[in-house]
Amino acid sequence: MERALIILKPDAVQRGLVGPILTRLEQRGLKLQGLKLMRVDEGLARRHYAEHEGKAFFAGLVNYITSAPVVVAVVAGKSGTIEMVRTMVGATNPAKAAPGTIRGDFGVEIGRNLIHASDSPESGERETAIFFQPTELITSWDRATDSWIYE
Ligand code: D4T
Repeated sequence: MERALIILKPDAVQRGLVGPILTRLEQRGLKLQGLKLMRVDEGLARRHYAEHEGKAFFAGLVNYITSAPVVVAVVAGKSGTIEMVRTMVGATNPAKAAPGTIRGDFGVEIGRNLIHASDSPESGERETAIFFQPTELITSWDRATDSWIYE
């Protein structure tokens, strides 16, 4: 089992693309373990983007993600889920993202690339713990039926 943290960034929320983007993930067969609308404060943004600290675009990244509400979600599926989600999301720069991907269908600016998705199973776990309390997640996996148990 693998899970990815998804952030629908301020541009996705402002443009009314929360539904269409979540629809794609759900229709593909991923299960929602957590979902909420929230503001990201500066401390949380710096923690989430720690790997980019010192880069030229870091300040813009933090300013942007903290500027307006985001929707955060945890989506889960079988082994390989992270890679599948990244393929659905498309290249970091929407101008270069393939048609059929989320960024390739909805965006054009690298600084407004709509969605974040974890890039490895380890970052999926790390990022999920940053944004969600364990009590906010539905996490039981039923091995008998190979599916998540919703309470
Ligand atoms: P995220 O992390 O948001 O899912 O994006 P990616 O995994 O596809 O890309 P990333 O971590 O390399 O970049 C994080 C974030 O920074 C913005 N960015 C990136 C930017 O504004 N200018 C740049 O030159 C780069 C490389 C876009 C995504």
